[in-house]
Amino acid sequence: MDNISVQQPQNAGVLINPNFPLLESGATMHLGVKAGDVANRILSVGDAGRAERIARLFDSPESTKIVKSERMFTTYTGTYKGVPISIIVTGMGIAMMDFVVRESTFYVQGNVAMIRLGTTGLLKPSWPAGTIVVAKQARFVQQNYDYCPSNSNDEPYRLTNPVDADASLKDLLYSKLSSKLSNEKVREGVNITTETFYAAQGRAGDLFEDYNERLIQFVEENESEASNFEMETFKLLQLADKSKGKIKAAACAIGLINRATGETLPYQSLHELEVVSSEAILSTLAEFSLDNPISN
Ligand code: R1P
Repeated sequence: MDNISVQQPQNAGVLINPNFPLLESGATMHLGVKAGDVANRILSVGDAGRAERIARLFDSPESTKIVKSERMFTTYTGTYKGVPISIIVTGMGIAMMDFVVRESTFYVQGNVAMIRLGTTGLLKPSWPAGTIVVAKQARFVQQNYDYCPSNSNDEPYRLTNPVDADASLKDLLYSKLSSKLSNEKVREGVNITTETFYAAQGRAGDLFEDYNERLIQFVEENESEASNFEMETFKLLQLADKSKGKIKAAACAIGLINRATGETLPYQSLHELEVVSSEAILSTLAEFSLDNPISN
């Protein structure tokens, strides 16, 4: 992107307010965003390349405002069909999503719609790589670090109860994705967000004792609609649920691998799908009504 306005990382400066640290400039400590830097409609994506590819869909990519932070977050703000939208490079895991949700919305006045576009490991054997899964709910898998193998009542992993996506935002997202892509490419399911990529997604290896041989079976026995593994959606939906009505959230993810069959999606196909699905996601964000009053 040429001729774009890039705000470079700021020096740490003085931190004020221990409960919500801000730099002396007023920028949030990790995302580095100030009042006016983030729109009410936000698309959170995992990696930098994806964000850049999607930002090219803005009405005037050359006038995109970019804020880069010293903590690897980047925020692109522009308009899509005339509506202001921010795309945020979120990185991986629930700790990063926690920074994104709290700091990106800190200065935003009024309600917020936030959608995540990730990649994912599909759990349903009949869903081919490239399937896009819209989360109707998410649950979180965490390792039980106190697990005692000699205690037959103990489980090495724990699965939380589900949290719901915002039903209106999720339904609009599902219908936009289905009309952009062929219907069988888009599915709805229960997202399984995991604490880690290796142990908590049941990946085998000899170097560490992860007690995860039965992990996928454990998840599927406890959640018949478990559809895919990834690492951020639960935190987005959980914080939105606790945002006192301010944040409406939904999420979708492109199946990069099918964990049951081993089928993988070539990166070129992933990049094409990212762009096509982003047209649907940006339309969803642009058209979603944020007029509802904030309720407590
Ligand atoms: C792991 O490779 C990462 O890919 C998935 C997981 O959630 C995790 O963040 O999503 P992203 O491609 O959006 O990062």
